[in-house]
Amino acid sequence: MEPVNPVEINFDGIIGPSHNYAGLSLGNLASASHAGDPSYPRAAALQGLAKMRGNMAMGLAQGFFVPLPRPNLRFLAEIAGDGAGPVDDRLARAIWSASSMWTANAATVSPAADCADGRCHLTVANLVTMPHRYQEWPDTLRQLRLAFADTAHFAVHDPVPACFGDEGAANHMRLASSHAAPGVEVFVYGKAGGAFPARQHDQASMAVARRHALDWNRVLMVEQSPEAIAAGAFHNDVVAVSNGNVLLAHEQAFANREEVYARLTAMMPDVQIYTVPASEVSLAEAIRTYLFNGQILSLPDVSGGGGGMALVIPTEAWESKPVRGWLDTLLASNGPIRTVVPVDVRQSMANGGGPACLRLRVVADPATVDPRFLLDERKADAIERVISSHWPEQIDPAHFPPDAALAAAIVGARTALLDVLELGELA
Ligand code: SUG
Repeated sequence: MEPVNPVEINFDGIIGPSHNYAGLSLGNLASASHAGDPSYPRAAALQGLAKMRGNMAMGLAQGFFVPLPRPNLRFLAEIAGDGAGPVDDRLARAIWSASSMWTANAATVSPAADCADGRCHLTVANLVTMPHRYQEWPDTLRQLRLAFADTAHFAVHDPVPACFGDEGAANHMRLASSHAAPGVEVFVYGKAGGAFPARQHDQASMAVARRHALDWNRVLMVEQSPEAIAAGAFHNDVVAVSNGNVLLAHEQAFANREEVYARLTAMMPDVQIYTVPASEVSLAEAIRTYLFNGQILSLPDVSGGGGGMALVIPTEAWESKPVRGWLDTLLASNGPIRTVVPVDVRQSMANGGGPACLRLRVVADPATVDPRFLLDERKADAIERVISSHWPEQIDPAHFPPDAALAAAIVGARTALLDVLELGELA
């Protein structure tokens, strides 16, 4: 069944009240270097909300997911049983993690136009590589099943088997002449053996492509370059991003760049590939600034001259001299990307999550989505009020995991949000 009016809806994770810097992600240099810093959950969540408002102001559809329950008592019971034995300090911190904010890791999404049954397919990511992230999928799945309950238009799948690590849309790119047209789906996996974990297993990507019943002539399996993983690109979306027929990639993003480009061009002759040379922006600078963790957004065509695209990047990238130099060249080329929009998501960035990590792209008719997960200005105001009044202003690492008072505040903040959004099912 064809959706009536499919558009890209970005579902951002509302940054949770337990947002903190516990240094839990090996291979994520920002998480490691900010371990033990004080965090500012209220500022973090307001930064995320401001990004959502900015994208809505450009005329784009915006959705959100709510933070998952923390502390995660289900996960704690699984690892600690009746609670008699000692629990490792990192696991004690993990059960408070706000990492579900990075919804690019929630699921892999194939729009209806790519899937044999004409429905949009979503497979929740198992995130097995990191314990604090592995705990996410059961609650994420509950939320996906609620938001996309319309089975005439959506199929929501369980995770792929846990022997194959799957990190969701962060390792998946889609290129298509328009959101509604059939696309080429690119799955990027890593090979184990380097100093840092390769989080995406090729068999996980293959399983997702099979379940979504994609057309194999339009599927590309691509190996991420080991040097990118070694340099701190724990997900492909740290070194490459796509939208429409545009691919932006760092020169060192893929193991076999020339072959990848040739195969992609054969599948999609009008693809426009922009490669950022290491001589202009080093891999280290790309990873530090998260240039590629931008959102490339197709803007509505209000003037009839074509809407063009905007590139939403973190301020860290905008403030980098080499990155700015490359962006100036990009804009001067008069290509599809016509404007660059810097956004301040510094609280998330300090844990390795840029603008693109904070969103899951779903191409669908908004009328087929549970409206409780769709944002408008009024709802954004209501969410902002809850964040301002309930989210802790600061979490001091010396008091983490939280004492009883902070724990109660974190639990109460989420409850207040669910109340306002009428999402009591997720309590
Ligand atoms: O999985 N950081 C996340 C960042 C995820 C970014 N997502 C994408 N690139 N799509 C991660 O490494 C840090 C949490 C901590 O250290 O407490 C963390 O989980």
